[in-house]
Amino acid sequence: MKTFHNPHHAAHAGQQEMFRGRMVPCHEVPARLDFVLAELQRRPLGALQTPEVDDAALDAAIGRVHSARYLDFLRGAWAEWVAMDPANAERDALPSVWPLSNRHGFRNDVLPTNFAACLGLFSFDSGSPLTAGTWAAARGGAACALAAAQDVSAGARSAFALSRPPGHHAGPDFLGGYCFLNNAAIAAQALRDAGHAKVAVLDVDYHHGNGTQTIFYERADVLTVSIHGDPATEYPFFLGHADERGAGAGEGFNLNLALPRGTGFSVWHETLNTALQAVQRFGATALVVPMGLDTFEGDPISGFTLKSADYFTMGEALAAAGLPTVFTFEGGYAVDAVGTNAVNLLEGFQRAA
Ligand code: SP5
Ligand code: ZN
Repeated sequence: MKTFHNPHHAAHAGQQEMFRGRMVPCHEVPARLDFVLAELQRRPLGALQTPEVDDAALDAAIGRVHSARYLDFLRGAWAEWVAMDPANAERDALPSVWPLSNRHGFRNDVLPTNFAACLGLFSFDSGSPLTAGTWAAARGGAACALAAAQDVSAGARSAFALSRPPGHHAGPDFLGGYCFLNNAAIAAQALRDAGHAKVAVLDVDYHHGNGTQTIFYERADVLTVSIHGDPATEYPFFLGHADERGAGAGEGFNLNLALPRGTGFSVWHETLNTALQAVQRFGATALVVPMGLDTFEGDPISGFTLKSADYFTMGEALAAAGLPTVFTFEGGYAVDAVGTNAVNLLEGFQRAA
């Protein structure tokens, strides 16, 4: 399989994230991608290249899953942040006020002119610093997702979008969970637009893929499935429960498989089989796998206990679905193991495909 890696990823390097009332060093660091790239050089799976996609086609693909209002905000955010106060050039932007969208509560239909207010309007946490290079990095990541989808549409069995920042927490008009543009959703939509009638997204990151779920929640042409830590105790907390099954035309086309903290690979693997049966029943003609490696036992912010060797098995099981598959790179914060675990998964897939 080809890997499309994002040459602009390091332009996004947050300094600190808010955690329980204090600022702690960011977990989502540029070295994560470098470790995967280094492992792919040691154990090649196929060509390693940067994406070559048409600028207009890329903007169109991003615009298929994100609102124009949100994209305008994101594109101009850094300039507006610095315009608020020249000293901001040295600081990452983080939100501190949010319009909770309860009925009869705050409005989110009127765009404030105040940038700090806009940042809150388009964010759902204060753990996702926006920096000078965030837009360039996120757009470069979306280019990887689009290139991978194009490669698979053209007949490749699989392709890997090796990008950061990650994407699966980003929704139609919001950022959060270290994510800005939803690469997996961009790939899924690009596969639909290339003629795949039914696309499944099977999210294996430790955290619920809330952004992807929200993007496709009312649609029957994209099945979204996520295996994740129970939101009762795990981030992102406010979505990811079993009773979220889709709405309107999309009813029955979202499946959440939440597992308790401490879950190990045997239960995780059984749950993957449940997920794969749903993909099979749906009749998907293509698959997108938001690939988080934060299910690893050594992950500093997560609670499952998968071991490095388990990722080979995971990859083999995903290959058994027999579908053209795009992988996107999501979480995984045990930085020195993330390359091994990612390549184990992809090698297991490739061996069995
Ligand atoms: C893509 C992805 O995996 N996003 C995950 C975002 C999780 N953000 C909240 C994490 C809370 C971190 N806890 C810090 C513990 C410090 N010891
Ligand atoms: Zn995660």
